[in-house]
Amino acid sequence: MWVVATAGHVDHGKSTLVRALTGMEPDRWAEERRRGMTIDLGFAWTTLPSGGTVAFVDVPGHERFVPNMLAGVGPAPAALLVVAADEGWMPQSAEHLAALHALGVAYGLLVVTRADLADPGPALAHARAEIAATSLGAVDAVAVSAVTGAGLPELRDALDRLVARLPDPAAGAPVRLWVDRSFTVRGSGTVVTGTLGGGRLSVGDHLELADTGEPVRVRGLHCLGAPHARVDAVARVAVNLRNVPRERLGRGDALLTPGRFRRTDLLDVRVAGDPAADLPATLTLHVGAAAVTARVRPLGPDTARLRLVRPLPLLVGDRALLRDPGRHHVAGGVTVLDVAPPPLTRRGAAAARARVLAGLDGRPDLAGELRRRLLVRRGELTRMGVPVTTAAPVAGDWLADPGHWRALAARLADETARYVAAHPLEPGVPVDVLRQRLDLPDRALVEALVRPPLRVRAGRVGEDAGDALPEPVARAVARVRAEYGDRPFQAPEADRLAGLGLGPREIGAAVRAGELLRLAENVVLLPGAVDDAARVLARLPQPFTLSAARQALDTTRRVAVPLLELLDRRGVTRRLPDDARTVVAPPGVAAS
Ligand SMILES: Nc1nc2c(ncn2[C@@H]2O[C@H](COP(=O)(O)OP(=O)(O)OP(=O)(O)O)[C@@H](O)[C@H]2O)c(=O)[nH]1
Ligand SMILES: [Mg+2]
Repeated sequence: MWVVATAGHVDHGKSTLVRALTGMEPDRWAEERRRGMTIDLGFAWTTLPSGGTVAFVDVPGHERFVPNMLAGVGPAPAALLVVAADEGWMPQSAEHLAALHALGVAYGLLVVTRADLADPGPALAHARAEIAATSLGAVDAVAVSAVTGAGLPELRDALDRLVARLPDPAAGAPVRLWVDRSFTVRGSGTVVTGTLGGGRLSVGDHLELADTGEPVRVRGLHCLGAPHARVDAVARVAVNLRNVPRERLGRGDALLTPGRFRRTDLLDVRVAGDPAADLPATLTLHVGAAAVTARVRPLGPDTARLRLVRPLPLLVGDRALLRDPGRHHVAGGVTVLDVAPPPLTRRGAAAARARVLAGLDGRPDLAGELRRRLLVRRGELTRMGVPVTTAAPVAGDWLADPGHWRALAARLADETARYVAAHPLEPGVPVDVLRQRLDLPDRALVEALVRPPLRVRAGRVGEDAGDALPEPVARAVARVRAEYGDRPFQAPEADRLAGLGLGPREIGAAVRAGELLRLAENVVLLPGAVDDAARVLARLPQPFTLSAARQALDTTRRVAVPLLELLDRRGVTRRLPDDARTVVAPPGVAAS
């Protein structure tokens, strides 16, 4: 199916033409028929000579209803420009054409209607010249009379030629169905309609409402008045939603593939048309079927930042238009350059941003996004409309600009060296400290930046040889070994430890390095002492008392008490109710 929107001045015969082509009534409202004027969008379809189907979105021409017109043409890829032979080019002919041009609509057809009332030649020539200067370019033109039927066969052929040129829709694209109507069907509940420009909808699909993020489920689908289990773009489609009150959504909302869009109320755009500096501070942004008030901040000669009163699910490259509703003036066509732009707080930030925007064209550019954002989640980029095709994640789903990543790795090495120099007794830098110093959003990034000889161990980044003790501590431990090697259960007294320069931090380092064993505060032994003690105690008559153990080990209560408690904890000894102990595990188990 193809979708074509009408366009043209009020009363120039758009609806009459659609009726003549389709046999269907596009003016749905009694009021429209009474006044002989289209107020809101109408929908009708027909089969072309080639066998293809074309659906029309019939728009109102009256100047008061231009916003409705824009909701109809916003999502439609092609337009049928209607000009009456007897009236010629009129204000809304121009305004509608300006809107199509602003949106970048590239496919169209000129129809000069009411050819029975006047010579179509002058209107045709004038309209053709106007259209040629726009995104539509040189278009086919047909003169018709809905009254006599003259020209209708030629128009059908021209429509076939038009749709044959339309680009194929993006079949695998996520769904963003801009809602142009919502209503209630008795027995079914809420139904919304729209032009599906890309992707596919199926009954049972989970979608989300753009305005609220609320999850919804497709209960039924209609296309061209008939139920379907599945509808592929391009199509006019009616979606019946499960359990969604009608008030929850309306024109300008959208149904989205979950997780594939980000809603934004801040975007940077290129404006074609009036110079950015001349734009009023407040305009209406029309995109898809939505119309949202936007505050405009010019940045460069043709770039601006828009702040929307309501967030929209926009993608890089989206086309939109800015309109001044008071002046009936299409101020400019908009190409979305950035849907997640940086804040402009620092002095000179706006000028710098203008320079960046000058180099953007709205075509998604992965390498450029990485260069500007340095570090970004893959899903975040996809949701901006930047497909991630080539870059491999550096960690998890994080993508990085290669130059930035190399610089971070170098900074990590520097920060680690600095920290280790300042904290020689710690076994490296805690990962979280590095995360903060490098201002990284995720610990996984820190770990991914670690290169040999650095490594991550127990939540810290340090050198592989990070277990080696600093020189003074190693020397002190060697003295302990020399002095106490032959009396392994005699712990150095506190003042001896102090004399050796072994304070709590040095002892901690030696313990982590496996060079000392800490039994209690300021009670340290050489690491082999536990196994040796187990062997000595196993030779005692069982059970044995604390005093017997103390004598056998040739030590004091200061060492014997915590040493026996350690052996208890390790399951080498067991304490009996009378405070005596027995050795329950063979010596050597204590080593494990
Ligand atoms: N004689 C003659 N009258 C026509 C022709 N086409 C439309 N008309 C008449 O022109 C008037 C306006 O036609 P519509 O089809 O309502 O025009 P429209 O462009 O849809 O108008 P809006 O939707 O309000 O913008 C009606 O009275 C039609 O009968 C034609 O080819 N010949
Ligand atoms: Mg009409």
